[in-house]
Amino acid sequence: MQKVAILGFGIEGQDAARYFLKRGAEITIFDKRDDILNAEWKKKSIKCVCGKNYLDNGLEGFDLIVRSPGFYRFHPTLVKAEKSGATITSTTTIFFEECKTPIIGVTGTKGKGTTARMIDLALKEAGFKTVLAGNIGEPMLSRLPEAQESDWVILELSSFQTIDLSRSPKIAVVTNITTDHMDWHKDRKEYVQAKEMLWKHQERDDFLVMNPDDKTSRELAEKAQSKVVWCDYRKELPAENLQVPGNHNKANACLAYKTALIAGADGKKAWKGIQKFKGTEHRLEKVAEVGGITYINDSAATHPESAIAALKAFREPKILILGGSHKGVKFGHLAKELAKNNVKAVILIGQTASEIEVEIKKTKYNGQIRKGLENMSDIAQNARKLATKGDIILLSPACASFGMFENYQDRGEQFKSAVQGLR
Ligand code: UMA
Repeated sequence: MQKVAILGFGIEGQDAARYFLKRGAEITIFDKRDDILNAEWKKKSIKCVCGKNYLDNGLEGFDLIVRSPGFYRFHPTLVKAEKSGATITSTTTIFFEECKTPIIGVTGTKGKGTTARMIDLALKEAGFKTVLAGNIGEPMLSRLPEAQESDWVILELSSFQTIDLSRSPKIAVVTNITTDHMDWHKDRKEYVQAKEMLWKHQERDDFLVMNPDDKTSRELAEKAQSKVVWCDYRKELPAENLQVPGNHNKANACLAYKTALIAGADGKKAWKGIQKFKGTEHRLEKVAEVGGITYINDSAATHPESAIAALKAFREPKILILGGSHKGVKFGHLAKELAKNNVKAVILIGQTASEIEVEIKKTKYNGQIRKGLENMSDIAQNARKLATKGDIILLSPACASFGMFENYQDRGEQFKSAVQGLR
């Protein structure tokens, strides 16, 4: 009987467990959380090594180890098990091995979820049967039967998922590559190399769809073996009538449009599909307009580049709510953008507040800076006091949310209910 270890029992770990249970494997779950199995899982025949000492006895004795994305690929315990003969895999790797339908893999530091959704809408509108899964929160293996019956599979993939891919998609789409997740990756080089794995195994008749505005993409494209397709939204968008704001969304739409054309879609239909994209919750989401002040929830902006894109998406004067928990990225560039993008006040929150303040004070920004607010209701009330008619109150924190909030969704929900409370 095949002995399978599953590292991490979140979305992908459970997906893997269902897959290997059907195949009669002997399964052991490893997770740093205690009491990871609910009543339903406890009924199944799986072992569990859980709690903070979960790796103390190593990972020896397994044929296959299925790594969840959050588990660091080069964790010493995992590397040791690999050296003693275990095969390391993931649900993404298994999906690539098993799926016979051509795959469109979408990665990038920012915009990959939006672009993947736009591609899905474009292809559906053009009459193709599609499956959309991956980092967007949709496990892949449970969609495998449906995927095998479809025309195209669209996967949003993070660097945690691409880092050890052994196959590449027919079409690889890259939105942009800056820097992220420095609390997981060893350094930027490892992060970029992880992204590059998406197209590393492509062949000459495969496609690599990229944004020419992105410097790292331009550098990486030179080494690609597949056909590189550049998408310049200033020249190649069929129209500008998108429902989501900002040039970054035009760039995403352009990538989606050209990808759909490569996949065989009719251009008019593809664009009609892309136009249907209304945005994603917590991403430049309009919450309310009260007394001429507009409230925007961009809680999914967990990176400075996303916050910069948010600043550029609106010309109006802005009250910006910024800060959160650390993940090893720098704020100098973002601080410089405040002065250039009509920000009249900044409310700094969370662990990174002081660090961001230091960076802002090095720039020409001469608006107000508020600090020390500890809950969303106070934050929203203060923002309201700083705003006048015609302003935008923008929650675009540029940081992860941990510490003050459960996750970025919780932060966004709390912001939305605080805004409702202002009425
Ligand atoms: N765990 C450990 N040890 C570790 C790491 C995690 O025991 O070192 C355990 C945790 O206690 C938890 C489980 O593993 O019980 C969580 O696994 P996970 O962190 O890999 O998360 P999943 O629930 O499997 O969700 C993953 C992606 N999560 C991450 O990449 C961190 C989801 O992306 C993705 O939607 C899902 O698979 C389906 O593919 C989330 C994300 O934050 C949204 N992605 C990052 C991003 O978009 O920036 C990369």
